Amino acid sequence: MEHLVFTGNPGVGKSTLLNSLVGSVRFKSGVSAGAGLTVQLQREVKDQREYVDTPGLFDALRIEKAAEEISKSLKLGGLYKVIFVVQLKAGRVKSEDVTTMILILKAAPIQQFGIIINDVPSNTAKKIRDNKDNFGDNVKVALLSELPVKTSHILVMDRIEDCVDENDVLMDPPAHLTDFLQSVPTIEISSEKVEQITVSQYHKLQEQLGASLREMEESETRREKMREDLVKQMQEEKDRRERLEERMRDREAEERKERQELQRQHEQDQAWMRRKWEAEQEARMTLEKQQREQERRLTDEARERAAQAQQLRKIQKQQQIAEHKSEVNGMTCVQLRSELRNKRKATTGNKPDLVGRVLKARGI
Ligand SMILES: Nc1nc2c(ncn2[C@@H]2O[C@H](COP(=O)(O)OP(=O)(O)O)[C@@H](O)[C@H]2O)c(=O)[nH]1
Ligand SMILES: [Mg+2]
Repeated sequence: MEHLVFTGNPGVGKSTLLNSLVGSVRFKSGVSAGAGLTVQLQREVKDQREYVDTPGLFDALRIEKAAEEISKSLKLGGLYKVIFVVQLKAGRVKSEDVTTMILILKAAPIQQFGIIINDVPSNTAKKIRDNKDNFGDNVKVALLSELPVKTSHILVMDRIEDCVDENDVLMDPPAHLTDFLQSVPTIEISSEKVEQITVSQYHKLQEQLGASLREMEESETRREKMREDLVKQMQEEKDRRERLEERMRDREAEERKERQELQRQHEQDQAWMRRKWEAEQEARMTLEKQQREQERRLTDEARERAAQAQQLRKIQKQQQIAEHKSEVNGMTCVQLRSELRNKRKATTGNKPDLVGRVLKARGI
């Protein structure tokens, strides 16, 4: 999940902006003397994005703790949009805001980030936007010239009168704020590359910056020179980014081609498998048909053989009967005749013809 980290000094409006983005008061905001209200890093999730509030670094009472908490927010690791929130004082960039940005940018590999110049009185905001007398450029030069990494993502936010010195104000997120956050590039930060923010030099660095900012404001030629340097640096940065984007586009095109090739091969394999399966199905069906025919043939033959056997048995039986009959007939006639003849011989008188009668009774 992407972390949207708001960082900067106390009282610049980080928590108020975050509340407006998450749509409810989840980050404590308001006025407190000397110390910020946000003491610890606070994380809130909404719509697949983690909103991270950090304590202001230039906190007179808790600078060490604040530095630790900011480091912690950058050590979460993964995808980030890092936003610095700053304010102007009488239309001038504040040296403590620049100091804070320098120290954080030195501690972590933040290659791309956004800056919100918050709570800007409307007439000053108009002057920056219109770049009247190079005012907008001068503000940007003062903000960026000392930073180790530059950015072109800077948003000027008009002062919202209803918020002044109020606690836990919930305002609708201005459309240009959400558009701006959208436009700030997402970067990846690996936690092992994030170091502790060194605050020991804070005041010395701030003093030096204050002097150079004042000098720049006073010297038109120096300002001009810095503006040129900045434009050059920004152009270099833009070129670098464009080259990087081009390389990424090329890589993406290559990957797309590889994916298409893989897809094509996959489809080919699928088609081949389908054809193979169909052929196997067909072969199986043909085999089954042949088996069925064979079985039918065998059954027919068996039935025929059984019929033949039955027929044969019938014939044999008939023959047996016939043979038996003739045997019985032959034997009985002879036996009976000889028996009867013997009986007739043994008896005298004219007796009825018994033999004739028995034979007649037996149907012979
Ligand atoms: N006028 C005005 N006041 C603001 C704005 N944003 C914040 N504030 C007020 O500034 C004070 C500090 O804001 P807060 O969000 O707590 O600052 P943080 O310390 O950076 O988190 C609160 O009283 C806010 O109401 C703004 O855009 N305009
Ligand atoms: Mg806060």
